[in-house]
Amino acid sequence: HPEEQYLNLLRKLISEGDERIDRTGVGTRAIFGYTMRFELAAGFPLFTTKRIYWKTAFKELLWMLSGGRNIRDLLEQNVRIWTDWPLQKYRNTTGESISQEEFERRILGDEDFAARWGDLGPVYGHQWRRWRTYEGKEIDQVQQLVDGLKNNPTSRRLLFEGWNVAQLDEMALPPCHKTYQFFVCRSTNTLSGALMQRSADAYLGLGWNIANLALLTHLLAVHCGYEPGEIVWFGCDVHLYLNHIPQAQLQIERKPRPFPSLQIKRKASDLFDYRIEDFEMQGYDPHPHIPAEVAV
Ligand code: UFP
Repeated sequence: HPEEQYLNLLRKLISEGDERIDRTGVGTRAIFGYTMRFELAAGFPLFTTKRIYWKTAFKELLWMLSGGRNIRDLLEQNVRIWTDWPLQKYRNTTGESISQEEFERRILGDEDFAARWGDLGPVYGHQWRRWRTYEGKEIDQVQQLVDGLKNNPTSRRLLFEGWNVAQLDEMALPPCHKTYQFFVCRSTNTLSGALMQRSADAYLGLGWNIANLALLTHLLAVHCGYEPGEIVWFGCDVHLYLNHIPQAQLQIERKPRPFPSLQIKRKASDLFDYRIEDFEMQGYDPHPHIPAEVAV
């Protein structure tokens, strides 16, 4: 089963990972360099050995594709995964001991408050759709990619990049999934997608990153006239937080189940016009979720 690639990674991290203190202070076991490949025709690579909340992941990808950078857009869809960073900044700056619920309520209810405190800086979506040049122009990297896939499919420059060196210090979190590159196979008319991820939380983040890479590759294929091919994931610093080891140990004992299949119920007019209601996951029957704390 292709998910064994992931379970083997967890095993490797537990047994061989270099134990170190990381930026968050939690500590990790880390390895450097790991690759996984998934054939999209064989099913959608949504891991089954614990439930992955794919709708939340997809909402995040659609938000990035829209160029979003404020947590308000996410909270409006009940996605709370990015709240920790602005919340911590708010608490540190104001000294107020506000709860997450109250902070989110204010972001949703007060536009000015959201503009002041909900902005994550020029993170993923901003760089993907509105990379600023020195002259102050904006570059839509994703639109350029779509044009390239349609008009110049054998190009070796079909990629986009989140790692804008000049703006890293303005971002709530510098991009983890940083470089996406695509490849059209002429003989099979398929589109494959690769992701180079500099830093991967193997227990909490990775399954989402894989699912979103697969969704993005599906959507680009649909809109550029190809069948989905393969996805290839490259992780550099791949780590397991020390407080996730018990959960990971539980997970590696489980047997993967068949991957589900992604149904795109409505083909939108363009890549940027999708909503979560347009997607359905058929045959997703995962093992139960195993909760774990995110390191901020
Ligand atoms: N992380 C992921 N995937 C993501 C994302 C974050 O695994 O999509 F946004 C994890 C990796 C790391 C932490 O554990 O978040 C980022 O910390 P750092 O910037 O120190 O690498």
